[in-house]
Amino acid sequence: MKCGFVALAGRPNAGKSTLINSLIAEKVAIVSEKPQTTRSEIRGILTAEDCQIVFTDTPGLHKAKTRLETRMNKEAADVIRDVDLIYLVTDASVPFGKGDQYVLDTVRSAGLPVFLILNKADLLEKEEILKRLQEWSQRYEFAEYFPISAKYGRSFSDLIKTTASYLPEGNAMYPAEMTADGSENFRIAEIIREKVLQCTEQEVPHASAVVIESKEFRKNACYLQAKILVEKDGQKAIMIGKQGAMLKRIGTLARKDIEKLLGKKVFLELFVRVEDDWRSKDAMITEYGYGGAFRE
Ligand SMILES: Nc1nc2c(ncn2[C@@H]2O[C@H](COP(=O)(O)OP(=O)(O)OP(=O)(O)O)[C@@H](O)[C@H]2O)c(=O)[nH]1
Ligand SMILES: [Mg+2]
Repeated sequence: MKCGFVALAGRPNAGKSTLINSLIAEKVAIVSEKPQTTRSEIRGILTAEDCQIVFTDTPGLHKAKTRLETRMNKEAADVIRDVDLIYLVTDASVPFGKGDQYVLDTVRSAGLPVFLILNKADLLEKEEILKRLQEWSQRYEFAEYFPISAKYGRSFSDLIKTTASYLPEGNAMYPAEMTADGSENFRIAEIIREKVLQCTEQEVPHASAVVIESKEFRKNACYLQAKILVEKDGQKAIMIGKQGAMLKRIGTLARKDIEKLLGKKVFLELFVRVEDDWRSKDAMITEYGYGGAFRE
């Protein structure tokens, strides 16, 4: 069977995580309308009769301003070098800019076949899509071109079939029923972080981290305690909200999704703590599971 690794790379907010979820038909990566949602590589595994494709979602490549962002970029660049094929995922509704050139240069340096995935095609007319495809094809010789809508597209079978044809023959690396390889605690923490991203604005979502403090299964229910870290007292006040309203909202939204993931009733307790400037501390970044393994 055809087996191999595919990296999803691109600028923040291009729709990489939305696409991996659609390809796997399961929520393996969190999604938000805020850039820099994904902070580490996330694997999603697709097994069919004649192929197994391991898709790796990566943090959006961008000009880093913090140590965390530098490590996110490095993580994405490391993943790109270690696969069989790359999807360069781009937001078709945004004109080609400096950020795209940076992504293209990073992807090009891997020396692997690259598919151009022109995402959010639902936002454009047909002529505009053709114009965008032409723009991109003048800049690099992509192996294939796929205008798609990761969010609203119904079938990705063409993309999957073509992808498999680029992969080597081999044996499945994961059991057929396995769709994700992240730890359960990390997936739960990410669900909570997705709700933080949804509910808060400006600097607060970017300054937040989530860590599972304890997890216990009793009588077919899961009892969870999770810590939301922020960098400043003001951010803590926003996260808690008036009479705890914000924290309650985040908790309610997260609990529903965690119940879906675990298939059981969940009791979720959230705390907020200030961890001064954690985004510039390598040990903290690693402890929270962001930016990949620390290799320097
Ligand atoms: N209209 C439209 N919106 C989309 C599509 N795909 C993704 N989006 C939206 O684009 C935003 C970003 O999506 P993500 O999947 O989080 O983007 P990402 O590339 O993973 O972003 P980072 O993790 O920050 O690098 C979300 O609001 C999505 O709902 C699409 O095909 N059409
Ligand atoms: Mg993402």
